[in-house]
Amino acid sequence: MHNDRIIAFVMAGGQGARLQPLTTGRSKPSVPFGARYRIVDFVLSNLVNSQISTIYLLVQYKSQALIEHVRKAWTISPLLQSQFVTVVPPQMMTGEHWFQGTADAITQNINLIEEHRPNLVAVFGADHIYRMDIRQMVEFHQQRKADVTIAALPVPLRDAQGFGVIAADSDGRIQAFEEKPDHPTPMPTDPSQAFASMGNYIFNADVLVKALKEAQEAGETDFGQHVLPRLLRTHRLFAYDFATNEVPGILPYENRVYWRDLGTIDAYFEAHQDVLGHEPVFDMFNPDWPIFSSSYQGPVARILGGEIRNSLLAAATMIHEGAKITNSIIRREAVIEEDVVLEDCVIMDYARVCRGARLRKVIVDRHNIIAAGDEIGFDPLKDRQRFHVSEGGVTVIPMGRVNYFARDNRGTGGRGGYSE
Ligand code: ADQ
Repeated sequence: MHNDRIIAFVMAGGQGARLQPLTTGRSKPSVPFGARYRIVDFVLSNLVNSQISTIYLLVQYKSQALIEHVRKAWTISPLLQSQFVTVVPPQMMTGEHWFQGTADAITQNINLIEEHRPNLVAVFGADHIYRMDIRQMVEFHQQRKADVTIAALPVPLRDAQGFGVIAADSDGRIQAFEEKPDHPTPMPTDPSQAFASMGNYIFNADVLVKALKEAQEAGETDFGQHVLPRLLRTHRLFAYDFATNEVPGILPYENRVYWRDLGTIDAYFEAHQDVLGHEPVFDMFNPDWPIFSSSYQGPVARILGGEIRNSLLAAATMIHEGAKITNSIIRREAVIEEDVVLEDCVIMDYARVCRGARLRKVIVDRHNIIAAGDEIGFDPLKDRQRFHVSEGGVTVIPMGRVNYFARDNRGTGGRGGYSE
């Protein structure tokens, strides 16, 4: 690892259509997650903790919120010039079109690879919740003398149509790769699972540059659909099995490998349940592998009363007398008024749930006011008329337009709260 110079491209341009309405006004990587993160923070933290800190973030779709977040939260060092997270917008570098696909997004920025002259290029997605020591994947890549290494793990066969599906030998050498197949091939060792690409790649830089130029000439734009299957014919492609290769001990606080694709509202909701509990499936506490986010400067949570069980409260939240909060996540500056009942909810920043409202399995996006006495999550037919309700019965209240200071009891006033 130490002899190799690595730069990283983080692919953060995805629309996240299946995460609607959370992605109506923002891209999927900038969707809030947990009590204080955005989805993009996980891949960026994994890279920085792995000492890969020359990072270009490629954005496209509705990127304003993401750009703001990166500006506020991801200034690594004003002194070390090679350590940065820089947002790269589409600039039509290769003609009059935006990024046409993941490979095209890198092709349009091939000059950055040529400028830095790295040995290795990491191309990582921005849509997943996980901790990963990428140095272990790089070491695997070097040991196998691979040209390309794809991070992968077993997923249930029924979900595999949404992934790149890999067949590999016992050493990890890839024999077949099929992007989002209609009939995914099961793993020989476990027919109930398929070996799925995590959408994270390590390329030898020269191999990547050549492959992208060839893809461009052939009019091909996507890694999974085009570039990887083509490279497989002529190069050494390996799968790094994240589920079994990731060496415990480097992450002593982790009790298991965790990776979650937040493809749908239900997956997003379930991932929030994973960070709750006495021994969470995914524990946000790991001082050896912190997940970094905004340096928000507001005060701590204020609890005036109520009953709170198995929940996370972010900074500057305010919980009033008589509120009952169970299995829920309350993000910063949200206010939960008197006698509100919340069960299995995610209440995002600057939202206010007014007196006596009852919410069950509800995601309230930022800047909303839930009216006093309102009931949401108890009658799907009624809820469907007002809001989005997922297949799994999660109600989502899209981002509100209320630009108010949540603390202002009159519900009027200027812009909310602290800046990050
Ligand atoms: P998907 O996630 O479905 O599959 P895609 O929509 O191309 O593939 O997104 C990959 C990543 O690139 C995401 O992080 C997305 O935000 C970003 N992205 C998409 N289009 C972009 C563009 N034009 N510019 C910049 N960024 C863009 C991929 C792989 C599968 C693998 C899954 C794992 O193709 O093989 O199994 O990821 O989730």
